[in-house]
Amino acid sequence: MLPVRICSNASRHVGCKVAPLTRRALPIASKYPFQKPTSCDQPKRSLSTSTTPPTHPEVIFSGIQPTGVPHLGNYLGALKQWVDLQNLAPPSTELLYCVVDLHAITQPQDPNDLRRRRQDTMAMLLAVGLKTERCVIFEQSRVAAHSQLMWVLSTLAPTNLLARQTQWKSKLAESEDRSPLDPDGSSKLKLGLFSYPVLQAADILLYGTTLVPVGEDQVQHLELARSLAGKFNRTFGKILVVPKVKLAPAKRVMSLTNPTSKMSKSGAVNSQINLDHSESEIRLRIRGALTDSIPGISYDREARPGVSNLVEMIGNMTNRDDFEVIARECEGLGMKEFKDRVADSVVEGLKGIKEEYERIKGDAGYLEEISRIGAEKANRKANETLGKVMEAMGMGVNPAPSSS
Ligand code: AQP
Repeated sequence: MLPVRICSNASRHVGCKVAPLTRRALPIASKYPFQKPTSCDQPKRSLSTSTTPPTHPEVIFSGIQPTGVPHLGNYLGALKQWVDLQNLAPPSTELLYCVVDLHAITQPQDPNDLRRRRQDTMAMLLAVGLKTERCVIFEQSRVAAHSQLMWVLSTLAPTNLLARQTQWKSKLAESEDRSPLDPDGSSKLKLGLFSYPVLQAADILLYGTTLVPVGEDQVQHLELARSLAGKFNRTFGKILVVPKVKLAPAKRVMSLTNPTSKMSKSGAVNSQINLDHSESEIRLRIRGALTDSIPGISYDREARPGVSNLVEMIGNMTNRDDFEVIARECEGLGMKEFKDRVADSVVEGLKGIKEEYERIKGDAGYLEEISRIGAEKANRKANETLGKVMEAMGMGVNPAPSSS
């Protein structure tokens, strides 16, 4: 596949006022054709991790949990890349983006909150610039095949491998209800959380996915998906496609208040920048980011996690990965001026998203229609794979008996 150039200006839409379902937002590039030309001149990135051209069209799948308003980590680690892929992939590439609500319920959820957050997450996917005419955007719980394939895969998934997943281990470590009767602190941790990566494998494998764009925190889960696909194929015949990981350029955006942990929806107040924050809120939070007392600005993730996280933010918002160079460009700035520069790039990079989100999110009828159409398309493809899997295992509808 030819190398492709990333231009963040072309990656999103900003608000326009036409009727639901027919509205078409203007790409930022066409609204501001001469702005930020340098961001298009940044290093070239390739769509595929492989240098050999794929023999089959790519299928790209990724998901986001409706557990709160997406933050800058979700944006740089996932959503921005989803939009870039949408804008750069050849027409033969299929793109599926999913609101993974079945994953969200691995933590307790209030039903009314979950209903609203699913809708809000759909709105955010549209607000960042995903287009329903190019991508299948849908909610996981509307496609029953995800749970069905998960069950099948869970019969192949070794529990010792699941117990080694970092995300499970960190939830185990966090668990609050340790008591002498529960030394592992595991009683609040449920089977669904333990088997979360198996459901994730089912999400991916149902669609013949070749490429999964995610942040670094998901790489271990994807290894499991690859291994389950391989195991299934070796046992029952080659039906499942073994996917590749497409790591986002922003591998891990760190918390503003604790820069050695990743920015997370469930993190402390002031630790995230959410995509619906106002410019003043963004500036305030970046000004309050934890840094250090070492003079000057430099890039060293180990020694200066806070400053380096902010340097990376400038880079990732402007499609640059020469973080040392960025730090040198900021060398002479005081910490306050440096943070203002970081805030400028974040505010500029997120421009238009909040307004578009506010405009779409209240339109329940429109969002329901988008979800319904997305689920219809996803069901078609997912059921095809599930049918083949069931048949190969000797289940489901029996093939017609041969006449001989
Ligand atoms: N800090 C991050 N840096 C880079 N990428 C990130 N992602 C999440 N946090 C960062 C990527 O965002 C995508 C969707 O994530 P998710 O919402 O499904 O789940 P998550 O990783 O559990 O997100 P949070 O914010 O950390 O939620 P909580 O607090 O509920 O656990 C994924 O591709 C992920 O890599």
